[in-house]
Amino acid sequence: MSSGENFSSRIWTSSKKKQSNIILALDPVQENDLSKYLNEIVSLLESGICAIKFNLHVIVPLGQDEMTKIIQMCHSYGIQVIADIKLNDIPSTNEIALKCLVEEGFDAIIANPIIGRLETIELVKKAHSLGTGILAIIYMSHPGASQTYGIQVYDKSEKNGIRRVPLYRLLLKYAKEAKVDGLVVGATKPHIINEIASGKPAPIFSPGLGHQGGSILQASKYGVDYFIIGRSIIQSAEPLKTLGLLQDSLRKR
Ligand code: BMP
Repeated sequence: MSSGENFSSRIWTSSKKKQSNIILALDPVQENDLSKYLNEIVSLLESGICAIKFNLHVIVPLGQDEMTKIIQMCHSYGIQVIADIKLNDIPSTNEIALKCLVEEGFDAIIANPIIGRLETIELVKKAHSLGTGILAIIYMSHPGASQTYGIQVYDKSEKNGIRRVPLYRLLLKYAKEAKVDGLVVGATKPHIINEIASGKPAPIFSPGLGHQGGSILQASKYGVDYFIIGRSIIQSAEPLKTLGLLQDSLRKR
């Protein structure tokens, strides 16, 4: 953790300092020397990103000590670090995972409110007591997401009786009650972003841009606060130049 502020303030400060709302999804594939690769790519791109998101395929092979070193390097550049493990287990297991990631130095963790209303509230309380943020998955970006996040379910928590709602609206309700630090909504679902953005209880973090078909300008227009971008940057021929072009297009919006 890089300061006494909460995650929302820390990432906001980073985005102002870096003049960038871009979060790098750093998902390398089969690097022989993973630490060396991460060091090089972070040093190359740090000036144009406010945060980095790491998935399990970095967190697991790297191990605690190496992960901590990379996180410390990110913090030295004023970058926030997010663990994308889509935490989704029973409370006691979630708490252990949370503590391990906090010990490694992560600033925020992505979790899935499908664990339930009270469980999400409990998780966020615990995370906040440790100075860490929780970003809640509301609607994923891949094609099959509509078969789950979009299905109709019964909301039994309504005072005036049971209501049928799409699952993502129920997850949004849990996320709001739990006071999460961010909502993860796929950029491939602009109408959902548009719906959630009016009266959003927390900033919207959106993946699914570029490679997955989401448009950065449309996402921005509809109310995305932070843009999660991976392959379009790191797999481009000139990652720094690509990042600069993306920043320019966001500044001009
Ligand atoms: P890319 O820009 O290369 O498609 O990367 C997107 C990143 O965001 C990946 O790390 C992926 O795991 C993550 N992600 C996603 O693509 N869609 C979601 O709904 C949620 C995610 O966390």
